[in-house]
Amino acid sequence: MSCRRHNRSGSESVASRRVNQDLPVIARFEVRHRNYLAPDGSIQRPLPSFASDSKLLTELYRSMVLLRLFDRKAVALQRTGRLGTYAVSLGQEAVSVGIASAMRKEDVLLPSYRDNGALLWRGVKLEEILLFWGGDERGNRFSGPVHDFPFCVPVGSQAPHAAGVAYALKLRKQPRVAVCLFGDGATSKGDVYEAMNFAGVHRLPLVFVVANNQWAISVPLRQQTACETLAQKAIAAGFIGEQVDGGDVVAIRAASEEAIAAARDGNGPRFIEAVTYRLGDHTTSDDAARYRPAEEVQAHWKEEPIARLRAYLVAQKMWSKADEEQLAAECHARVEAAAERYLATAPRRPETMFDHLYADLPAAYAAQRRELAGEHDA
Ligand SMILES: Cc1ncc(C[n+]2csc(CCOP(=O)(O)OP(=O)(O)O)c2C)c(N)n1
Ligand SMILES: [Mg+2]
Repeated sequence: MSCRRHNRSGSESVASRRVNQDLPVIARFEVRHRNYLAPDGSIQRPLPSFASDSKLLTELYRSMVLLRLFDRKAVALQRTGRLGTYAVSLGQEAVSVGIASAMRKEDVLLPSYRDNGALLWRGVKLEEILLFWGGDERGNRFSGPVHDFPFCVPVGSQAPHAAGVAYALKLRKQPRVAVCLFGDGATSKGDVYEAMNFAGVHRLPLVFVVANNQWAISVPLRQQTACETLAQKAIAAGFIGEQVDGGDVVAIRAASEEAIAAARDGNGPRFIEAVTYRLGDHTTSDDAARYRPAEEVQAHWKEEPIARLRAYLVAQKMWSKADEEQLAAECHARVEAAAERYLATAPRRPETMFDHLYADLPAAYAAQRRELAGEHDA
């Protein structure tokens, strides 16, 4: 099989370590790996039923292409001093797009800073994303569902929030699910373990998704965990963890559908490890060439999700060269128009930075606010 299962290469598996064979085994666990489309777009195993829905598959494809083009524009804006730090999704577009496509509007998304694909699928506008990364909090008052959470920049802190959200959904007996996205680095944070443990104990309607892109800035996965998979971390919290080929949007969508449906039906949380690769720099403030070899990056280009889905769609006659050209033109026009709207948005006055932190602004801050407002008027 040509798909890349993720077992940490060179590491000794826990099962193979020396154990006392005389002792009885009291529990066994397993972690499954899901993959339908090989990197060349060929079919690995019978596809889930939604894969015959050409409208859905082309919609997933369109969203990933739009995201990639949008990322390119955002980086160009940053490089020319018109945007702040920005994190691209290059190589891992299938993860956030695939999971969001399996959510209902009433479900609650708790994204990290690299999940623009999910936000876009849920109705957030391109210019709202640019506003946020341009330093304007109005970008967080976005056109997606109002109950969705804003970008979470502190690593892993969205996980306890997600547990709280899911607890509330359960308490209110609402058939809704919280979906919490984070990276492999976040799995080293206590926040994530605490949230998973709490979710397991209370059987919360919560799906955790880790985009395991192999790197947390310059820290490689092998320094992040001694585990063979990240999916198995769910086992210690008492629920199912599954590993999915993160370059295969069909697999992400299928795993998400199952996990979200199970959570909605009262079967408690699930954990999905999407094995992917960060083809770009960590953010625009990073130069990944300083800590990882070009050959490693090059090898992972063969597995990226957009070419993979395109190969499948073309083979199934669901997509043509003309479709591709039309999509490229459409995406270009959308991204350029959004950038223009963003650049035409008048910045907020600097003193507004004080406006949404406190119901009653403490005196010290009130004085600073007045000072700043005065300076601004002067
Ligand atoms: C609590 C916290 N510690 C450190 C940082 C600095 N930081 C930003 S991103 C990052 C790496 C996160 O890696 P990972 O969770 O794998 O997500 P990825 O960026 O790869 O998507 C770090 C350490 C932070 N934002 N928050
Ligand atoms: Mg990472």
